[in-house]
Amino acid sequence: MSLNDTPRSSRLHIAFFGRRNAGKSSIINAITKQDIAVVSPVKGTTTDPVYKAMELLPLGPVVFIDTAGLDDEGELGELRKKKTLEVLNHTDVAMIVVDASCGVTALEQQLAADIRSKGIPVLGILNKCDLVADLSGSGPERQAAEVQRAEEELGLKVMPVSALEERGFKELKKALTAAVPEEEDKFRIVGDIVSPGDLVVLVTPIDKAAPKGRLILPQQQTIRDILESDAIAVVTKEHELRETLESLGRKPRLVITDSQVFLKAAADTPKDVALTSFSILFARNKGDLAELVRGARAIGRLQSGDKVLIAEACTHHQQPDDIGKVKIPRWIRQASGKEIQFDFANGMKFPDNVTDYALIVHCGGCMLSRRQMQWRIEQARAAGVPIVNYGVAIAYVQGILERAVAPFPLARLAWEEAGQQPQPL
Ligand SMILES: Nc1nc2c(ncn2[C@@H]2O[C@H](COP(=O)(O)OP(=O)(O)O)[C@@H](O)[C@H]2O)c(=O)[nH]1
Ligand SMILES: [Mg+2]
Repeated sequence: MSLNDTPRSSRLHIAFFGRRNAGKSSIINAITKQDIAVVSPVKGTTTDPVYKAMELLPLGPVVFIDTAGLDDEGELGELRKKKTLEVLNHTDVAMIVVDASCGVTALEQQLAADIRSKGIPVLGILNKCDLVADLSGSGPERQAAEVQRAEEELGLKVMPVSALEERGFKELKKALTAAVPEEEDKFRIVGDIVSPGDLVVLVTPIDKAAPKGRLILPQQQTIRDILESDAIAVVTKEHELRETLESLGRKPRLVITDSQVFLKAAADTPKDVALTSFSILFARNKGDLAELVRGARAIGRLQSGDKVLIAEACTHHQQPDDIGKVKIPRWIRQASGKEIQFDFANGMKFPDNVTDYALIVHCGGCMLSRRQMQWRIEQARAAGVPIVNYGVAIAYVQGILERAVAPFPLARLAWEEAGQQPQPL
């Protein structure tokens, strides 16, 4: 098992926060020492969070995130604090570490409130309980009282541990497992709409942009999800789609196409066969397809001089006719008939302030976790800026969005409600 076997975006991200010297690093070390398979310690500088990927039973692949102390002062301290809090944007479960010899302060209380308001599951850890026991002379009762007090002050479940003596970790892992949101497995890529024995046809162009010797991650993940449903995946290039469909002998449940050949796939797929795109599947898997469908309407409402942000999560090598840099701007200019100004954001950085934009067009987000993508959608929504993704935007400007979202009831409803808006082209 290497880190590459599971894309980092599908690992559960567990982040540790707290004051300097509360014992965050010691706790992560104590957990990783017990669970032998530490896959990849990724070191950062002192300002940067440190990521450790490992297998944690019974949770499976996780990433532990060790952060800098939140009580840091001065200019550098502010930078550390900012970087630490940014970790929350891709945290699935947060841990607030409290030093038992110091107790809970306003800092931890504020942190607990902030994390809860983001809807992220959070646990308290009371570390250095060995010191508490030493102080009292009557360990267990004193410790129970300290835990109860910390729980009241934080408004959280609090687990007592000693990283030094490696005590309390079995219980901590149990509490962590219980805190993991179940919804993480609920969001299948396509498995929830296919039944055992269903045929699903995937259309994957093999062109210059395709990587050598393999399929791209969204295609691999979709095939895997179809197989997990005991359904049958049939993979073809766009040129052989018609022949593939004719030779199947029965109607497929769904045809899934790369959005760049959507028009050809739509022409070759009979009207009574459901057709969608990988981008739309991932829009639904990663974020909020209905919100993105609503966002597509904004393309038709753009005015000359409007600013549009194109955000791409991965920093791939740019093709001459790059989808984000060249094609999407061209299509949006054509569809809106307006002179639009485009800005570009690449990689894991998403602008803090998006209020200046009339629209955000985001990539499919295959490199982002569901939480990261939802956070970006939420930031757009909070700023009152419509957001759409590549697949949804392309389907819209090509006039095929209605067909591409038809297999998904919520998105279909959003489309219908978005309503009488005439489609360009
Ligand atoms: N007595 C005691 N000391 C601990 C415990 N955990 C950590 N420490 C000590 O506290 C100091 C800070 O620990 P560290 O893990 O670096 O804290 P961090 O800054 O939150 O990452 C170190 O000197 C540790 O040895 C514990 O459970 N008991
Ligand atoms: Mg540390």
